[in-house]
Amino acid sequence: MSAGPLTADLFESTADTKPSQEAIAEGAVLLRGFARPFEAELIADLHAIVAQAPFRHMVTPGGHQMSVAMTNCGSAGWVTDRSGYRYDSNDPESAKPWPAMPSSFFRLAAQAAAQAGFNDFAPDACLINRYQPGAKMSLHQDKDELDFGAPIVSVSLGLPAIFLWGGLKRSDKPRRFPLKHGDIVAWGGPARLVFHGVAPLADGEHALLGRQRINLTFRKAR
Ligand code: MD3
Ligand code: FE
Repeated sequence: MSAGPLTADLFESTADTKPSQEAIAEGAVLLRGFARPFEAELIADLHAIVAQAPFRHMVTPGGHQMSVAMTNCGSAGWVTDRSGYRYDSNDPESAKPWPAMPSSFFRLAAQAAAQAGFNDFAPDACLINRYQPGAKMSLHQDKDELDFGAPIVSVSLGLPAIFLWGGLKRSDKPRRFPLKHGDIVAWGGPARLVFHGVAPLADGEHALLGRQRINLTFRKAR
């Protein structure tokens, strides 16, 4: 295996899973392949969530429909409409509570956070983003959460994407990081309020998920 002695001790490697750990900025840790051992369970649990709370294209306060389709699980779900961005206990489409966060989701997020140095991460919200070819997310900050002391953990599944990592000012030129199936990034501390986004998704076919990228974003919202 190509990883150094430290990672060799920390990870169990298999033929198609070569986890590695890299600090991309102060407070931001990239765990390549960390979600691979969970992929079957994650995808099965994802299908059950989407059956209860289907993906939908939400509208921004400015009136633009997002190219990314979204749903949520957990006790709080992120929503946007003409009245603003917020967390809501209920899915506005069904008026019912969002599906509970599956234990596979929670365990993976907590384990990844701990691996990245953020202990006791207990997310109450998981925003699930679906990118089809051409979908993108413009540079933004995540600041609808109550406590910026908690990290955010993001899990990439399916087609690869270019993640844009800016600075603390919108005008800072973003760096580009390819994120692939199974990669996890944990962001906290000085990285928590950095501007970030996703470049338009290139077309392709993923063996497990087809023509899409799914991103699970775990937050402590309340
Ligand atoms: C860096 N999602 O849902 S996840 C989002 O791939 C979002 O779907 C992107 O940005 C996606 O808000 C990127 C990575 C991410 C999430 C939150 C962050 C990076 C972050 C918060 C602070 C800094
Ligand atoms: Fe974000």
